[in-house]
Amino acid sequence: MNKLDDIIVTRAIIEEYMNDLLDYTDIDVAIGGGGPSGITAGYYLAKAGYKVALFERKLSIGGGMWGGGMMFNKIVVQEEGKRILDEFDISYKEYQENYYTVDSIECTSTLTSKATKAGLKIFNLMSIEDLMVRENGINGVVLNWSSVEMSGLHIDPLTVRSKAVIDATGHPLEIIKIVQEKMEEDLNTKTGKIMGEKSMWADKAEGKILDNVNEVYPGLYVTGMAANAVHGSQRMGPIFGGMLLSGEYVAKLVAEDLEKRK
Ligand code: 48F
Repeated sequence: MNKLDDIIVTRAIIEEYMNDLLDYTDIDVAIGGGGPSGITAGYYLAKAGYKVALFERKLSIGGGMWGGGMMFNKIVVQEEGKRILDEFDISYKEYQENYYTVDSIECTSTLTSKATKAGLKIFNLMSIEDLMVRENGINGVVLNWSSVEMSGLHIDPLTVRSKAVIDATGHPLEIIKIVQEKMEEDLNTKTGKIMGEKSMWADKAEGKILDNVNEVYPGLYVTGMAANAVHGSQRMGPIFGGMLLSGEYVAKLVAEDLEKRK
């Protein structure tokens, strides 16, 4: 083994991390939440050449995908979602017509790996606690370390500017909640408010999800379970085609809007 210096290890980590952080203070798209929909959105946006960062509160990326259904680490993907599994080269097995089973560990780790290799920058252990709001809508995210949030220490956050923000925070739709609490204008939903998630019904939930992906407030887009929750649709449980497809679809919407704004 070559001789090693602990201080060089320390300097390498600090310098490289800070360089990344500085590089991502002004970006095209900020994604809040690293579940399947957020990672998939990040993959397609990065692949299309956008500068995109995903901020995830937890240590691990993957949200509700790792645990499959009730800790049985298998997920189900239906026919329409199969082409996304193929895009990521994730293996699956036909259980019966229209139902494919996937190992949730392979699925989560492969999504993450392919997304980062496509250019998505992931910052874990960071929470979006507020938004950068200007006259034209949402212009970025306000971040703090998750450890600051968890400890309840009174420490002010920092801001990242982005042309678009995607709420991929799943069931609690945390980013949209900030808008509802702090802004006077309506959201782009039927009632103008968060309509709330309905009880589990896979068929209805998966049938609605793509219609629910939209620009829910100027500059703020929604995908994944948060899309169903804001528009008052059902939850779907451990079937994940809609999560993958809604990630792909929100990436397309955001890319089209960013092109129009050029
Ligand atoms: O919950 P999650 O996996 O969201 P998703 O992509 O997928 C939902 C499915 O897992 C499942 C389902 C469908 O089959 O119903 O539940 O819609 O991932 C959301 C991620 O967002 C993080 C959270 O830790 C999780 O990993 N998150 C939540 N709030 C914040 C956040 C926040 N304020 N800042 C950063 N990350």
